[in-house]
Amino acid sequence: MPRIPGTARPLRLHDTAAGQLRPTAPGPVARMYVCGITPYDATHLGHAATYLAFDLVHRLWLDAGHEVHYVQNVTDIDDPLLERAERDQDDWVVLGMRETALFREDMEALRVLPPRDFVGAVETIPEIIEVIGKLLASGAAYRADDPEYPDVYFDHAATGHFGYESHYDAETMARFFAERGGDPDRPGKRDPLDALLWRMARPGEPSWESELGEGRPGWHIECSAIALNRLGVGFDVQGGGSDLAFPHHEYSAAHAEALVGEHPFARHYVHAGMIGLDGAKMSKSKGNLVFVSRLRADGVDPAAIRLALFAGHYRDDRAWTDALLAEARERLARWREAAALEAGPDAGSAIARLRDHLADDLDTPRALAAVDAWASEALTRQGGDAEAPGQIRAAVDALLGVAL
Ligand code: 5CA
Ligand code: ZN
Repeated sequence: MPRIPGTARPLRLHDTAAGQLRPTAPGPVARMYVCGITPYDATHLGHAATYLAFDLVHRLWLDAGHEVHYVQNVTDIDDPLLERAERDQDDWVVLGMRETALFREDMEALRVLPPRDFVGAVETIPEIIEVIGKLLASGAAYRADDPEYPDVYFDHAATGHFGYESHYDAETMARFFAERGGDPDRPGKRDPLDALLWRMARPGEPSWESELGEGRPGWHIECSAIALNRLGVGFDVQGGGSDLAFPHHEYSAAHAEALVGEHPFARHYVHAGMIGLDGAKMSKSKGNLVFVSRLRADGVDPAAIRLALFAGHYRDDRAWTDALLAEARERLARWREAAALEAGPDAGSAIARLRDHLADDLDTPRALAAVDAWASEALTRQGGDAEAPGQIRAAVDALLGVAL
């Protein structure tokens, strides 16, 4: 990241568990886990928006002088991947590798700073097995009452803190659990809200040998194990889209807390809003997608994609439209024109406002307005400080990830 004049502000972020903005307070090494993709289809603008929001967190911590240990998983074994492979007569391993490679290309094109650890579920299966073994031993997990398939389930009430992260009422929990990968009606469970940890091998499904019996891992335990083993408990930010607040982040936290006997799993739970198209959440299962790779192939500048997504606040559900992209391209052209001038108005106050707004729960609409104001002044009143255009270029590059 280029160095920029002035000083960074401490970053405040909305914490879903607290229901309010709270300062992040990382040590010398800031620790962040962001839930990664399930690689059965290409990266759409909803995924991109979420990873761009956390890219800003990464950049703001670097600006404040922290080292950042950023971990992201890839859910490279799960039902949606197997279902898509089956539908398309594809090999699930090949499908996962192909889409993961495309995701990495898209993120690189968008100038998302990469995680230090980018870890697949499959390569972590030995870690996951060990964690599940410990949960069984402590009584936080149990075998389903089913002689044919004694799958391992998590007693959701094991920690005594269940619900603290998402705060949903029982009815909403039941609905989201059923809609988002849960199995409330599975016979043999002690409670409908208990979550799958280890699924015993079924004919025709991929499976791994283990002391738990041959099988494959559930979803939430993957992120618990990957995060705990790399960041430890009490790391700074657990992130993802708002669709992960429940059940995924609630259970990832509960599994990890039951395992280590400490609370909380993460100090902040940060959730990005959903990007929609034509009035519905953009999702692989609905098929209403705009892919980053499609836009790139059409010659769209990735910097314009960043600015289009930053034109809205990361926590707001919002729509992707052609007009949004057109406005972002105009803004980018204006910024580039102003930043290429030989001199401009003082950059110090514009950079200060940029930092203030971003540190205030990533208020990108205001942050962009601060750069807009500098650019229009530079373009209307020629002359000024010869250092200013270079300083603005450095600040926009470092803090927003946009090269002018
Ligand atoms: N592999 C899991 C997380 S462990 C998963 O949710 N994968 S995903 O591919 O479905 O989503 C990847 C990330 O993009 C998640 O953080 C998810 O919350 C986010 N996401 C998915 N759809 C949207 C959307 N329409 N708008 C914003 N973010 C989205
Ligand atoms: Zn996850």
